[in-house]
Amino acid sequence: MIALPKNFETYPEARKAGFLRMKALKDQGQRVVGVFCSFVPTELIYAAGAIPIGLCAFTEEPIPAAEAHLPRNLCPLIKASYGFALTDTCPYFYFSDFIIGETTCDGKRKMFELLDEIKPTYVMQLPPSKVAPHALESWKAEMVRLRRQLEEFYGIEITDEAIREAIRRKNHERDVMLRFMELGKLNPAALSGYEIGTRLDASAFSFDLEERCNEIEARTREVLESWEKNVKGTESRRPRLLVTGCPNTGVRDKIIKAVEEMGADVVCFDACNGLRDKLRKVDETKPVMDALAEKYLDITCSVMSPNPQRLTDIGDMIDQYEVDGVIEIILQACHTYNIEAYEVKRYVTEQKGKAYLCLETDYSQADKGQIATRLGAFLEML
Ligand code: BJ8
Repeated sequence: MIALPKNFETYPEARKAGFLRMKALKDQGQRVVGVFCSFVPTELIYAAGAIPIGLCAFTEEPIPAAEAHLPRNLCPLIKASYGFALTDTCPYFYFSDFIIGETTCDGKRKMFELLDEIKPTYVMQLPPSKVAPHALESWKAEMVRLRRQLEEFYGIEITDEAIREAIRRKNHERDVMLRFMELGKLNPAALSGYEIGTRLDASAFSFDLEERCNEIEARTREVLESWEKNVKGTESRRPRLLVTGCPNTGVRDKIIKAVEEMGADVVCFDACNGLRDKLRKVDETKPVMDALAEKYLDITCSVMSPNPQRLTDIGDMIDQYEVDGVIEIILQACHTYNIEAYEVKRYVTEQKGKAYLCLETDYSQADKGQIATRLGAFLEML
């Protein structure tokens, strides 16, 4: 694996380091809203003077507690997120004033009913398809409903100007994150995929958009300068991989780190903590609620049916990042990604002529050895 810089903070370390910062902010009266999904328009939360904090859980610790209420055969992300809330062991859940859920997959939408018994959970009704009649109008109505919910909860008025400013700040953040991820286009690779993913996830715990952007921009410049000086013009035989599928934070060590330690470079991610949300920005020229509805209906998650744009995006990434093979990560019992995996495999192998490996897993370490064997065999094919 390409060496990590000194003082590199792992995701659990960054998450833990954020606890005290979050407490200090709460003590100063900071508004905080918990979210679980890329479909939630964080611009509205910022416009309400609040901080959105991602609550998706990525560790197996709270899962046994969650299984007292939820079926065992459920996605680990859902069980772990609920388990943290149930056992009151996630400070970010504790500090959230309320939670915004969404009707994406069946597991999450039903879990939110139970979560509401622990902390008020407001659920956005996401249309199941972008092409369904009235999908855009209905999603815009949900944006308006959320705006009202935030106004009523905090007893404030959210102006169009405040939303426009939040859109501008978030678009800038998307640009900054995209430029960092585009370092993956450099060949030979400039940094590890492990670092790309960890740094993007971990930066969320700074809670300050501008500070977060500055840190990522500084690292982008540093990596680029070092690559120009030390790596440019050299040759590498390491296979270049794209990782796609479910959120990968909870399995990053046993898949992404493992495959890079075996001699490959993960150069890009089609995932919610990767390029997926960053490729298309909110249109700053349109009325704010229309612009938000359009942007947040256009996310290429497998819960959308049909979802052809995801394949097009994967195809573009394969070309632009000079990818040799694709690894798809399926969290156990995630039916939408699991079913869509068939289309992804067909597209990657038949249309793009690239190798494809699908790994279905959960947050436990039980399959670590088996995954390593399959990754090794995959790399031998490349
Ligand atoms: S926009 S990827 S964050 S829904 S919870 S769907 S893994 S069974 S997380 Fe997601 Fe929003 Fe889509 Fe992104 Fe499957 Fe698990 Fe459901 Fe999941």
